Amino acid sequence: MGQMEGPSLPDTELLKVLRTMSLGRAVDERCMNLQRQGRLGFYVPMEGQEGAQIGCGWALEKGDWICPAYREMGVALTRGIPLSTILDQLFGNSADLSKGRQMPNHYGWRDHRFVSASSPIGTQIIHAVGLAYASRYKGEKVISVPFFGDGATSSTDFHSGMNFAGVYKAPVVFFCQNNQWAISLPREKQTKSTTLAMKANAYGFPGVQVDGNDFHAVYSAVKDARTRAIRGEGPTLIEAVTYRMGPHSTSDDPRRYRSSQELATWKARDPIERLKEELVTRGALTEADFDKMQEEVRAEVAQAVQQAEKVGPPEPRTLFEDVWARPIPQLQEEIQEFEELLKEGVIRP
Ligand SMILES: Cc1ncc(C[n+]2csc(CCOP(=O)(O)OP(=O)(O)O)c2C)c(N)n1
Ligand SMILES: [Mg+2]
Repeated sequence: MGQMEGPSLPDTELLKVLRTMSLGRAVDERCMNLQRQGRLGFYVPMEGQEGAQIGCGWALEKGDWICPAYREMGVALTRGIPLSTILDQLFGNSADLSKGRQMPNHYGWRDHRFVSASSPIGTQIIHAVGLAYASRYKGEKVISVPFFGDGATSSTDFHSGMNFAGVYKAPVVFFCQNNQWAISLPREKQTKSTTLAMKANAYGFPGVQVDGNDFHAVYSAVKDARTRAIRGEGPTLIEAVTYRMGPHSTSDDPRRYRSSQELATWKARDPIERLKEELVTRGALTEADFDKMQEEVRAEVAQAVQQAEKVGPPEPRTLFEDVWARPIPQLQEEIQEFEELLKEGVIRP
């Protein structure tokens, strides 16, 4: 586990970190409820992984490439993606940049170098390695970071990506959030390796295991790995040991495969509580300040949700946009048929 000598950042900045972590938690809680109420189609929570995600995101620079899986909302917040933009995508409303065509949580923002989320396990790993190799070829001083889980370390793309990055010293920080579960498959059944970090040995570069619920440990490990990559010393694999406190997604019921005792053990290691306690102990924050912070972030989320729900769905005709530069005859026919169905009221605008 990463050893820390002291706080990695000044308290003023750590308060911002705590706020971002709290905001992420508030988004998660609200979106889970919205889905249960039938107001959101689907949601993937990251509850419990705030230390790992915000720790990593905080250590990156603006030009670095982020290649997420589907659970990286916390990283998106560190990139300064507005809450409204995230919610527009979750609701798939007419303000959504992906025009309501993507599954919730599968966002991507070109301007922020936050690549479209990958649901097929591991595919983002090879994308990230390619981006890193290309960036260096172009002389850009940036790195790329694939985000993936313990389960993804068994994918073919993990091994291909690690091997290529090792051979070509591509500037990549492989960021694995070992949250103990790959849906219902526990970490012990995923691999016989003692740690996931040690898998880097086979590819000739360092693998570091850190406490993923300790913001400082994650932040420092990623900073160090980034520096190494930029210096041309090659990639690093970071295993952030953490826990998925919620279900895999809104389509999952974790009570069917794991004990409440296990959950309680990890809840006692809550990354938000941990940073809060540290700041309270140092006198940088009071319990009252923290409660106020929680109220503020919840109000911020409530307001953003209200706004995003008001926007409304995309206009049905937008279905036909972006298919061809100039519509081919078959598409023209489909548009015509669609217009007739609209007229007959079979499809409602
Ligand atoms: C290639 C592929 N196989 C199977 C799945 C089904 N699937 C979705 S998520 C998941 C588990 C992934 O676990 P992990 O990598 O630990 O990430 P986590 O969900 O815990 O963040 C699986 C098997 C998939 N999406 N893609
Ligand atoms: Mg996992």
